Amino acid sequence: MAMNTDTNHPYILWGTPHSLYTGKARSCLIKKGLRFVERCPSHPDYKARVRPTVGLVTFPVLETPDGQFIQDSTDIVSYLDSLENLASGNSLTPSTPVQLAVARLIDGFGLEGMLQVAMHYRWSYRDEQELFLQTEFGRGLYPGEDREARRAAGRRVMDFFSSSLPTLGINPQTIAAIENAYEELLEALDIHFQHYPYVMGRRVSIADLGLIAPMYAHLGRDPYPTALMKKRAPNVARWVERMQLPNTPDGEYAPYVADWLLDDEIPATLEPVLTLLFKDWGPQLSADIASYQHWLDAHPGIEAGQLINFNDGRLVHPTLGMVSYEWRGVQVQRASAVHGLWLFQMAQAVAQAMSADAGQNLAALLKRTGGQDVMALALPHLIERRNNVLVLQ
Ligand SMILES: N[C@@H](CCC(=O)N[C@@H](CS)C(=O)NCC(=O)O)C(=O)O
Repeated sequence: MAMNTDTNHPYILWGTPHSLYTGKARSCLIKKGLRFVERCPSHPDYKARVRPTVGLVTFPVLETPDGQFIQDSTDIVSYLDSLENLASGNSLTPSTPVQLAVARLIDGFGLEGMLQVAMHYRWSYRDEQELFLQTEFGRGLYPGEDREARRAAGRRVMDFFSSSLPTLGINPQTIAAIENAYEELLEALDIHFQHYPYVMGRRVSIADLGLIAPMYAHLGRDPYPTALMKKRAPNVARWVERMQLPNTPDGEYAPYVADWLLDDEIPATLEPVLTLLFKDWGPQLSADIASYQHWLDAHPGIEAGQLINFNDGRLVHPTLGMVSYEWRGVQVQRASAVHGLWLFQMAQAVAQAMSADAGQNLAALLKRTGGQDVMALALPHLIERRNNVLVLQ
């Protein structure tokens, strides 16, 4: 890939403070020490230049100094990581196989496996954070000085987003389980961040970027869940702050070298987090794979490049219909999430390509964390992103 040598123009991050996926791209730019400015979708250039190029109304979009537009937070991170690697050696992608597989899994879990809990805490406690949400939704839409007009702009779109709760399986029957799962995760992460500044240990990585997506804009910034995080898991709240700061070693940990742990080691304190990841994401992945298989069976003869979506439309979050599965003692009914499969596939590709020795280490880790069945799930057909949408490879 050509190196970006233009230092006169900063990167432009199209997105908003309250957006889940923008949080991932923002932390990547910050941690890589890149110069960037943010622009909201209310800017006239969004409609004039960004939307037509991307072909979707969505963000984040990264506009590079040499005029490329990259959508999808994961593609943005991959782009920046491959580019800047060459210059600064501060890669966010682990270079050893077990660490890479684990980091990819946590990236996918944060982005898609935690969408449900993020949306729950944003919308189920709407009464307790209504003014904040109006202002934040309005911030991306109304750039002027009239405070009431900003709130009104936010109000106009909030019902659309809050109406997604049922399709994410969030209802009175599932809410207690969603909250229990999240509190267990907070507890495990709080212990981990007592020992280490970042998910993989001492060096910031793609695992932190996936996790920061739900943990910043929703769970670590909206008033209700932020108070919960600070009360229950202050080390997690501090990590959320750390992910918004330049990559300076933190004073609270003993002096350390900000590098990968040696010998492809996974921090012992991360194992309880992985146990929860497999327990809580596994049933959804399994149901989503079954629904993908069903869709393929119903469309014999479809070819590479075919859009993966139940109605052939270009969507930010494509789905193949509703799925139903048992999870933590309740029945979840929700729209299948194809995007999660694309991310899971990346972790599996690393696991499948590793040497026999590394494979044994991974197998032992999976055994300890209950991940064997989940990692054995097979996608019936590989997925790729083309022209900003998911298609059959
Ligand atoms: N997979 C995309 C998802 C982007 C996304 O869903 N962005 C939200 C804003 S945070 C959005 O566009 N929502 C509008 C919609 O879903 O139609 C990414 O990682 O960038």
